[in-house]
Amino acid sequence: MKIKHYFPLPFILTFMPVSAENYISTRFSADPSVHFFNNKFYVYATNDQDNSGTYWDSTDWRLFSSADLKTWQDDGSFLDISVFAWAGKTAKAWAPGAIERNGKFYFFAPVGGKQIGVAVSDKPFTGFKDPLGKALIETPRDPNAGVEPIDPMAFIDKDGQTYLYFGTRIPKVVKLKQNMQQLDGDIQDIIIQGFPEDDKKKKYGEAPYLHEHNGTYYFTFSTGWPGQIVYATGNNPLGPFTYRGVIFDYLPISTNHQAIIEKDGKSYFFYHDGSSQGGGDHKRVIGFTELHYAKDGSILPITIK
Ligand code: FUB
Repeated sequence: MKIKHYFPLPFILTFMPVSAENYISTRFSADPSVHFFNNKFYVYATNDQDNSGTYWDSTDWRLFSSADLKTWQDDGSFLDISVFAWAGKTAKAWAPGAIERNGKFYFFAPVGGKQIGVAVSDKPFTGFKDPLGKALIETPRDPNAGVEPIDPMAFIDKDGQTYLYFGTRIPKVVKLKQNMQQLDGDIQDIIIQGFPEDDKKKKYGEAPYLHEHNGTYYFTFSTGWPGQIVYATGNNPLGPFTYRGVIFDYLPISTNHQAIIEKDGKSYFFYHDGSSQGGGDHKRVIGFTELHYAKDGSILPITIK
């Protein structure tokens, strides 16, 4: 795999080109949730290959893995919507979020646009079961779940507290109990301050993602449809966050969805686009590249060449 970067001056204001060679698979898949579990990178994804081509209506999730970020293995459709008996058999399976806690692997799954389920397994690649028999989050059942509780993303802070992020148009966060299967308190709206007043397109759309770097919490998300991937920072996983800038510009498709992982002192930015042959709004492919910070902690923008 070859990734080409350069840092023109002033590099902070300029986008870094990324070669088109860094896709993890030619198979259509989207909405990466990336993790390092048991000495391997895993990318949990929406299965675009098997959708109708006119909507995101696939009913299972796809998994890819790599030991070295160079060679990727397609681990198949590892989880089907039927694991969630309470979900309709044709409920759409959208952007998932996985996480490991105490040797168990949790998979947060948005189904049908109104519910988020949780499945658990002893292995990151198979055996996921629904421990609850009902949705973990559901609208309108749960106060402040929002109209479309999708795109779950779980983050465990240094003190062991888990936070679950999700939501469309209004970003949401809720603490989870240690068992990862119960909400611990109210669902809260995330406050993002400092959007540029002269740019009404800078707002929260979907794809919430939290990571921590050098003691700062970075909240990244897509601004909408189409959307840019932008970021805001704060000193608490619950926010508030202050808008900082664009990481990844609009794509010629309607969605944009990112994940960021740090490993061995390097940071990686995973995304999807519709650039491969036959690709488009509903047929996306996942790529990644290194992500770099400036000395002041700002994220250097990235672009696809
Ligand atoms: O894949 C279906 C939806 O498209 C996801 O839930 C959104 O994040 C967008 O990428």
